[in-house]
Amino acid sequence: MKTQVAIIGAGPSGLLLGQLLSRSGIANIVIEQRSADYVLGRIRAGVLEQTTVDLLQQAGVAGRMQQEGLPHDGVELCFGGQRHRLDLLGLTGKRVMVYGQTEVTRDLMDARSVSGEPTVYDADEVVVEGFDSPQPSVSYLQDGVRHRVEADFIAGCDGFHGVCRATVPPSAITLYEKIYPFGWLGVLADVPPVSHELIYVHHERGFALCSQRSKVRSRYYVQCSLDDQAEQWSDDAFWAELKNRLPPQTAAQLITGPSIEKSIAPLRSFVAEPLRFGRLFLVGDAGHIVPPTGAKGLNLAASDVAYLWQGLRSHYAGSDTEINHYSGRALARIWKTERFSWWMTSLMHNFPDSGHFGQKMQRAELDYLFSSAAAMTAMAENYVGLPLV
Ligand code: RFL
Ligand code: PHB
Repeated sequence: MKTQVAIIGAGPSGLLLGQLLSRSGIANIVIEQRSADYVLGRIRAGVLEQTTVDLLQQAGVAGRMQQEGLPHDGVELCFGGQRHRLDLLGLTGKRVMVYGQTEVTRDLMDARSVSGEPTVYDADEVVVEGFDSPQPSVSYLQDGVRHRVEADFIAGCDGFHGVCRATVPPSAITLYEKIYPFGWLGVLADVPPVSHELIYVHHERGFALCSQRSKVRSRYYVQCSLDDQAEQWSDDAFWAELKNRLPPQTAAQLITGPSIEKSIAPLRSFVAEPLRFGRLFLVGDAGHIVPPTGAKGLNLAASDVAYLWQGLRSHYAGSDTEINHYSGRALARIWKTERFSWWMTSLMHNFPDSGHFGQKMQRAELDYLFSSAAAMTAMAENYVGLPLV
């Protein structure tokens, strides 16, 4: 088979790129190693920046999000037992949209089946070849038969553990990484959120986050040890720990219920440079990871997709200027967002070896933040998302 763009991975990066290319008349295939149900079963991000919302609109998949998504004008930080509100709309003129990654993925899958472009699920042993030549190809095993796709370009949208980045010769790529000494234990439950906006909590027992998926579905997190196993945490133990980290009045308002998902995510900052190798591009988590404090992972994936879509459209219209700038443009935004995610993670968590001095510095920074319009504006403009330039 021959196509214009072979997309590896049916996460949000791959499906969004495929949808935008299809609408621009550029033929593509999506090749995914898992089943569609497995992809939809992963509970991940929940907060969309305005630029991501705009891109979903351009992709023609914003209808349900506009109906069911929850626009948020502010976000809270809690420390010293007090809640402090950051007025995102007042400080920046922008809001964020609470709409889960699962729903974004479902909308994109539905649109793809309407567009009729091919998608291969359950593809085993995916191999990408020849991206340094004019004719790259992808092959995969399905039902014991190896299939081969020739393409003009390969988009590596296959996440942190994917095959695309791993295929690049080590001498051609530089990796930057920071691993944090804790994880996030997350619980999804069909209970109304404790507050109508998100609350990020800095507490001596560790960080906590009160988030949500809808007016009847909540997502909560507590900082946990990397040695913890999700199965060892009973629902009761989770709710008790969360309540411990909230101010008493907020804890009293918390409605608990049985978890419908419980998992532990490690926290990592990671960037690969560059993001282009001949006719192979790395997009989203394949090229970078941020710790989830600040909710930037999915949004960065979307901005990579926007840059690559613009580059590919221009290429097929006769100009390679934009595609030649893909890696540089994407990385400029990625590094600024890495900085914000690292900063917010450093500010809000308990670090085992920070000592009393480190704790005082965190507290002084939080106090300063809410005493300074300039500092609040700087945080708000990063939280709502930096512009696509
Ligand atoms: P994804 O979503 O990982 O999708 C990659 C897809 O590629 C497939 N794949 C392959 N396909 C074919 N051949 C191979 N060899 C393949 N190897 C892998 C995978 O099965 C998968 O379907 O990457 P993408 O599309 O770049 O999207 C990125 C976002 O998913 C990610 O940035 C965020 O979800 C990060 N993230 C979070 N971000 C937030 O903003 N807020 C959060 O609360 C949040 N929670 C999370 C997260 C990421 C997590 N991971 C990766 C462990 C929680 C978790 C647990
Ligand atoms: C979520 O709802 O899963 C979520 C929200 C905000 C974050 C991270 C995760 O910063």
